[in-house]
Amino acid sequence: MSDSEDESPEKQLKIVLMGDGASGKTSLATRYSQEQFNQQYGQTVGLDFYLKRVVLPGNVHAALQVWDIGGQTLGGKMLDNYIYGCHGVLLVYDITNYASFENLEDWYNAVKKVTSKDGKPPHMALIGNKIDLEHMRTVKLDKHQKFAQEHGMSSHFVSAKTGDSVNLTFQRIAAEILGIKLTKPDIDQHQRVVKAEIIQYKNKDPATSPLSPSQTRSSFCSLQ
Ligand code: G3D
Ligand code: MG
Repeated sequence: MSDSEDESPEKQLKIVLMGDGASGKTSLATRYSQEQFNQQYGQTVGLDFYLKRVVLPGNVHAALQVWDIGGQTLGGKMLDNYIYGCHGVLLVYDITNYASFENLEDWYNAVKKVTSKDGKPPHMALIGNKIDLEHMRTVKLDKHQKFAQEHGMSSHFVSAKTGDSVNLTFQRIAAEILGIKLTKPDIDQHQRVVKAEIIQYKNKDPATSPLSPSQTRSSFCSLQ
């Protein structure tokens, strides 16, 4: 088997996204997995997850199953099934919506209720989403940090909308679960790449004349 990359078996990690409706869970999952939606599984069992393969330092290959709880609410019938056997839980709130932060205590307790029964507790991460709306922030930084500390969680800020810190956050959580240390270059590599779309209008007034695809050219520039 000289053509293979000599990989150790892929590790499967179940990661569950929880938090109030509209905090951005689905946006986060789709942003991270780039639409690799596992429909087949969803149709069969009625549970959905997104799949993302990553490689961690030491050539450790992992497949992250990112479970989106969809419309499940606290006390919902299926909630325990979502949580069961997970390796990581992301408690997601919207930094512009204080109630979504306050309710995390209840989400946290729902997780504890299920996971305190089985062996190793999952890694828990506090995710402040929508940092593109920093100017509308209602949850102060110290509140976020205090919550993370008191509950033994790692602390993260992301924007599912712009993609800011999304990859890095999942990479850090996967590394944490697998007991792998990320070095500074690893972290830098996963920092966000800003993509700015440049549209070139060719001597046409876009307000009065809609452009056909051949007349519109877009390209990406990456800022690191
Ligand atoms: P949920 O799955 O937790 O219920 P969604 O949340 O992913 O459906 O997102 C709820 C709304 O928040 C959506 O807006 C979505 O576009 C928006 N949203 C999610 N993440 C971000 C973010 O990082 N920044 C901003 N500005 N908005 C975000 P709509 O208007 O479609 O309901
Ligand atoms: Mg959703």
